[in-house]
Amino acid sequence: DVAIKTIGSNWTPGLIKSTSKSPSVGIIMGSDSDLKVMSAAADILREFEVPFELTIVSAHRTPDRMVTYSRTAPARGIKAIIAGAGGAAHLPGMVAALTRLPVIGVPVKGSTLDGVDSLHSIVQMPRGVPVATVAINNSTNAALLAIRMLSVNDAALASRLDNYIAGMESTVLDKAAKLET
Ligand code: RP5
Repeated sequence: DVAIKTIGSNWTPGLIKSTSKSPSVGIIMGSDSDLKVMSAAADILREFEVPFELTIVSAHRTPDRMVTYSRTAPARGIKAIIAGAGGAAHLPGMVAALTRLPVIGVPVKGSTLDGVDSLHSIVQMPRGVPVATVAINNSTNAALLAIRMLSVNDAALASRLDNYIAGMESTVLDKAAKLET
């Protein structure tokens, strides 16, 4: 059996990196090679002050760990799981099969097939087992979707989200105004 534990409040090496003893969001990925894509999700969650854990779970190389991670996530207080994988990207779908928590899949672009292989592997789930799939390499949107889910029951987070959305709007309006002058 695989021991699952969260490690303090610092980014110390361990089985699961966590920004808090009670993380709300789990970020998992099939390989450390996915980290360059998946780190954007961590950046957004940090910006919104959402505690999260982050680790590597591979559907194919560590199947027992995937089962243990998924089964124990609700008891750790995880409310949504962001799962990134490339190629034969079975991790998000298998995690969704193993837990009732919402799973957001991030198709990671590999060295061949432009990430379309990952996208199709993640998005084509059978009826009954949903995975919310974001665009290829767009882990930013995965984090924002998790934040939208959590904000339903968190007024402070909803307010930060409103500010973020208003900030995007004013950025675009500023650019439009510059273009028009
Ligand atoms: C997938 O295979 C991983 O999610 C990664 O995107 C891809 C390649 O993994 P590595 O060979 O780089 O470890 O399972």
